[in-house]
Amino acid sequence: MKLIVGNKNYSSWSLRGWLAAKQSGLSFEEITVPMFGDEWQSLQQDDGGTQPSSGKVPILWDGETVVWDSIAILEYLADKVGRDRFWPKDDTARGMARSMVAEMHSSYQALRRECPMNMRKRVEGLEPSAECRHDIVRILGLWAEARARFGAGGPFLFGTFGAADVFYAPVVSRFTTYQIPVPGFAAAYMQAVWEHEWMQGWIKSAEDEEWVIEQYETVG
Ligand SMILES: N[C@@H](CCC(=O)N[C@@H](CS)C(=O)NCC(=O)O)C(=O)O
Repeated sequence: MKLIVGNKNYSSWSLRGWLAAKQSGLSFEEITVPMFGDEWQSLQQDDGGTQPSSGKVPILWDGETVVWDSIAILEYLADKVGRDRFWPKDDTARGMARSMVAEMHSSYQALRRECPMNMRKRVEGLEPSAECRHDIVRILGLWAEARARFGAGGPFLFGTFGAADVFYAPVVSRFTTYQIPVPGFAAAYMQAVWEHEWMQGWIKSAEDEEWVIEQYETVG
């Protein structure tokens, strides 16, 4: 398998696809294509001519099969290796985890717009809009409920690292970059995600990247 990702510093959807690939336990070749550079154009055309790939990252190739979109990649990999590697076994917990992942995938536009992922950066004194504050409060509420009801087995949302953590890892990065004040339980969760060995590997690569995308640097 090969996984095409964008800049590790900026590409939040790539981080999700990459963590999903790691969580699968399968081996994969990782190809980083810097967003909006020369290779980016050819990536957008290189869909094998058969698939309506979106031209966005991440993209997973498994032999002839192409899977684009982070949530499809996670589910494709869960189909291959077994659902339990990604999702809680308990129906009630799994229902919530699936809802949280779907909500992350479809929502929080204000947070995404005002706080784009930028792992290397730290921003002082951000004043989020009311919409962005609403997104932050909603996420903290979901984290609190997952941790309180289902988190007893470990430091992650549903105890052990899983799909929900894969999807909220870029939010951990955003809250860190923009220094969003969070309650203690959330700080502990964020620390657990930040210190996870896969996350540390991604952060190190992001720090080593030299590409700078100005439009993401001027926010905040
Ligand atoms: N819904 C898609 C979103 C993918 C996406 O927007 N990726 C961004 C990078 S984080 C991208 O490729 N942006 C370039 C563009 O919009 O042309 C997913 O979940 O994978």
